[in-house]
Amino acid sequence: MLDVAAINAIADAVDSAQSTATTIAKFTDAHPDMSIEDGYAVQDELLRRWEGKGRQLAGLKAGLTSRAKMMQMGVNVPSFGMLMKDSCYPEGAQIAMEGLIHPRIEAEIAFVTKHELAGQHVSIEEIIRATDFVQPALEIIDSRFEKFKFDLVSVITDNGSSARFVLGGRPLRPDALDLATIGIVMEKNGAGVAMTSSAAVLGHPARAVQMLVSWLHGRGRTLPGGSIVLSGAATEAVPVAAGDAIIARFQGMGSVAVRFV
Ligand code: OOG
Ligand code: MG
Repeated sequence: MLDVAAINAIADAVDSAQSTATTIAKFTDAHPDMSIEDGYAVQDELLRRWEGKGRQLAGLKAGLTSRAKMMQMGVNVPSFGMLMKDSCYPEGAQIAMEGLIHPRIEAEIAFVTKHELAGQHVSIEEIIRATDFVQPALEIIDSRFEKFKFDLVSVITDNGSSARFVLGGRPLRPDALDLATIGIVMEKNGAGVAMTSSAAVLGHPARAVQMLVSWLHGRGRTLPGGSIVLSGAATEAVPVAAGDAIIARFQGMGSVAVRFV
């Protein structure tokens, strides 16, 4: 376990790389025995600082929950990260490339909870009952590491590459559709760039919420009602640049679009 001074120094580096949109070297280069827990300790320190500046937590993200993402990034364990309220953009928003390094975009199913979820083994049924609605989402990720290359520990310290997110489409009750078989198509400038089924996320995207709740439980925490949870991309993330228009269509759930400027 790294000491408090090292955790603080890494939190400084992440915070400044994120706020100035500049790349940094992977932390595991300087700290080869840094652990996953150290990575999450950095996230805790970042949250403490951000909340101190008045930023608010909107929810949590699960990442690397599909085979496509694991293969793309060369990591085979899911990661969790924080979603801050000020990184939530409205549907149809123009997202400025300024403030981003080498962003990529992902189509995901978002869960918005109405009741607390807690415990090592919550069932899919409990998650469905505690969910107020599900909604199509786009996540814009932006690794602060050079060339978007990292390992699990480093990506955790960088808050799971979180940058921006957008909820759209129709908010639907989670039992109004079969969440395991939602067809998802993402288009960039009118051309299809990703096509998949929600099943690509752990067989059922609620399993990402299940993993998140049991991970929280292991850290003495719960998922509060009113949380937004991104369940992770079902396809590879797609690079975006100024001028790109993105739309993701979710079968039976509507669509969500953004434009990069
Ligand atoms: C890590 C974040 C992955 C997802 O949905 O799988 C993620 C990364 O690939 O940079 O958000
Ligand atoms: Mg994601």
